[in-house]
Amino acid sequence: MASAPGSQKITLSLEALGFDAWFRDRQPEPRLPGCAPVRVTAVDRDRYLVRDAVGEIPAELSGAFRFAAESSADLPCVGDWASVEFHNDRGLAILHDLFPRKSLLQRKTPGRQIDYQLVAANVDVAFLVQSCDADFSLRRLERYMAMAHEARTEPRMLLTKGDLLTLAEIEQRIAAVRQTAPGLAILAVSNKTGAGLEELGRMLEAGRTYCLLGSSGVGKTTILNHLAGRGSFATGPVRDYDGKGRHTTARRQLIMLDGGAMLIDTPGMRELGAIGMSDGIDESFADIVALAAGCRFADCTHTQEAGCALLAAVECGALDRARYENYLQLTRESAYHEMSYLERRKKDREFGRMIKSAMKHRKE
Ligand SMILES: Nc1nc2c(ncn2[C@@H]2O[C@H](COP(=O)(O)OP(=O)(O)OP(=O)(O)O)[C@@H](O)[C@H]2O)c(=O)[nH]1
Ligand SMILES: [Mg+2]
Ligand SMILES: [Zn+2]
Repeated sequence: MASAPGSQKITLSLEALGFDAWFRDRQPEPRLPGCAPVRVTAVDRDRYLVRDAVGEIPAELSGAFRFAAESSADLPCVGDWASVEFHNDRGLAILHDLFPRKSLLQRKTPGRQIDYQLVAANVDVAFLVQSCDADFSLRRLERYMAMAHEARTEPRMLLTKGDLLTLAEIEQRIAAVRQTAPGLAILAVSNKTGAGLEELGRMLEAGRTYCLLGSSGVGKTTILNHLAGRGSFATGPVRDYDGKGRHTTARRQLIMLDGGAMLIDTPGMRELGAIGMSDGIDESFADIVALAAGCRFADCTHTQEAGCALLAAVECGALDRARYENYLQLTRESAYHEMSYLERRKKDREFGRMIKSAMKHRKE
């Protein structure tokens, strides 16, 4: 893997990369001689980039570490602090251990099994990015907020593509967000006109780590390019018929901005893939998804609404009824899995609290 386009030659301290007392107190045991802390800045399957005060270098897992890893949660993810040994005059780092994570963003992988995919570690602030046109969804915002809170990361909202709406319409969106999520910091930006981007840049503090989360095509990488002041990261167009992105960003990486803040760009998450069942629904039912763009209401459930394009198509025979019903069924199942996931996490937390209070009572 080539060095990321964001590589910098200037020397930084570990503190500038976010290494503070919290991590210093949690050096992995045993402390191997010759090992030093580094931050994981990019992950591409089993290849890694890590960074310390001197620079960014490729890294590989030690055999023992790889052998001991039992699940994906045990493997390095972008933002992690790791203990490495340098080889070949700093040409390669061998990763021996991971530091505990101060925060961890993760999502359920598509499929019925409960398996988690790590998104980013040790993130201070997660920007929940939605474009204010077709992508805007308060329900999805709630799910992402749950994910951020679960991760012990502060959520903030970024509304992109402000250029596509009138000021009054944007105000409406912001008011709706305020109702759903009182206290959530929210900023509207436009990568086209540049509105809001300076303010966003000023929000980013040196030594802190920020992450961009949101659906494909909402403009995450475009924001990064603006903030990094270089157009070096690939961005991609959205599909015409439903405004969805094409998953342009394929890997997660941590970029140092000139002001000293760190920013992690992530690949877009599919609406249902965020927590729910399958990424495949949209693909398998592309025709129905395209038809549904013609529904009168953006949040049409396609079951009873006036102006529903799917019901109309079934009625006139243009859409097969069985196929339509199957689509609804799958979408419902997916929603069910999302719900049960959130409820399960809530129950887990309640269970944890119960145990704590039981232990406390026993002591008394
Ligand atoms: N009109 C408008 N278009 C924008 C804006 N920001 C980004 N775009 C366009 O939206 C498309 C997607 O932008 P990306 O930055 O690639 O989106 P992304 O969120 O990184 O997408 P993934 O990498 O697939 O997750 C590109 O064609 C951008 O030019 C904006 O503020 N206004
Ligand atoms: Mg991108
Ligand atoms: Zn409909």
